[in-house]
Amino acid sequence: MGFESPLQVLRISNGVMKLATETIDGILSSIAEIAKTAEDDLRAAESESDLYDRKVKYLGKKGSLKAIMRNVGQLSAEDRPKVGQEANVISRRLEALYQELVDEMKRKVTAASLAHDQADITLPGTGLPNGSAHPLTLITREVEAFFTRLGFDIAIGPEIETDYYNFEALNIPPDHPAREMQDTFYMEDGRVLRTQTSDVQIHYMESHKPPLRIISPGRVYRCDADQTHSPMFHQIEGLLVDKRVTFTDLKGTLAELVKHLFPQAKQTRFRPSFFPFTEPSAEVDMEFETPKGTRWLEIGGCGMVDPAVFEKVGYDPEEWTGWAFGLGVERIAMLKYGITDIRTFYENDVRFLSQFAG
Ligand code: FA5
Repeated sequence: MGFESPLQVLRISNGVMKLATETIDGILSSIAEIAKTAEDDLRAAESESDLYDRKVKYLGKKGSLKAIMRNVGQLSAEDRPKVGQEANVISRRLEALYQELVDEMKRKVTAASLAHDQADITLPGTGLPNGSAHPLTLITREVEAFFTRLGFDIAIGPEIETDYYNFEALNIPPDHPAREMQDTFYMEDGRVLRTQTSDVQIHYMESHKPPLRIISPGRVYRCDADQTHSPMFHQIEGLLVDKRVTFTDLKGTLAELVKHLFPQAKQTRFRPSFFPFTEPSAEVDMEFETPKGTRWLEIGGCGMVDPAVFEKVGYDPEEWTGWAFGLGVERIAMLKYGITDIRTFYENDVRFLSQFAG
């Protein structure tokens, strides 16, 4: 059957929208009229933003198509879907047309800019400057290469360490005066920022059987700051455990390393010293030229592994002997590159760093 239900719609007449009461046929013809007007209107747009504004006029929340849809509830149940379907078809068609026109406008803009900004492929390239490894990385790599050629493995340890691995297992009990020499940063839970890479000796020996040879590069921390001391710095630990190892092996190996790193080195000196975890112990000093004459600088500590340390890790000190050393990477880099202030390494000034490129 069907009857014509009236509906208030926006009618466009001479480009002006007016509210009018309509029947279903009138409404469908209004929708068709909106579609035709909208299509022409969209095609006449001159820019993307203009096109968008025009689309909103028909499809936006306050657009003419939406206005019809808002009042569709007043129609009979039979007529409602007819209007809804028609409005959806038109709305999809206008959306598709809008997208097509946007794409076309974009293509035109790109084509115009390509025609205008032609690249001159005959011009020489500008090139990017090469980056460079940090000087501390360069030294670490060089020391690693030297020792891995001698059959050493590389081992890594934690920077936050228990008191046991940083001190106690290295024969430094809580009241030992050697703790004074390594002023320490403590965590709230009693752990420490390790003061030396020697902690790796213990970790490694606990989990490996002798014979062994390792080096261990890493960051260490101490409350220490002046031109040649930093609160965070880098060390490279060395440990060799085997049968009948002598101090002469240790001296020969480190002297070779110095010759490798500093072909023009004047002299290396082994100065008697003390570390609780080596006996006997020595400091390794290097002599180098300065504008004010020659100077000695300590680059590390070394010695024969103390039998008390072997006992802590369950090695038989009657059967096994060994040597260990700990080198300061910053000190070696300062000597090698003539740097007088240790803080230069951490400022990351590109003018400084770019000198190490290549
Ligand atoms: C030690 O740390 C021992 N663990 C070394 C060692 C290992 C001895 C194995 C025996 C066997 P020492 O505190 O001297 O030793 O430090 C070693 C090197 O680290 C120093 O020679 C120096 O080159 C460097 N160093 C020490 N403190 C600083 C600092 N605050 N800033 C920069 N470099 C430092």
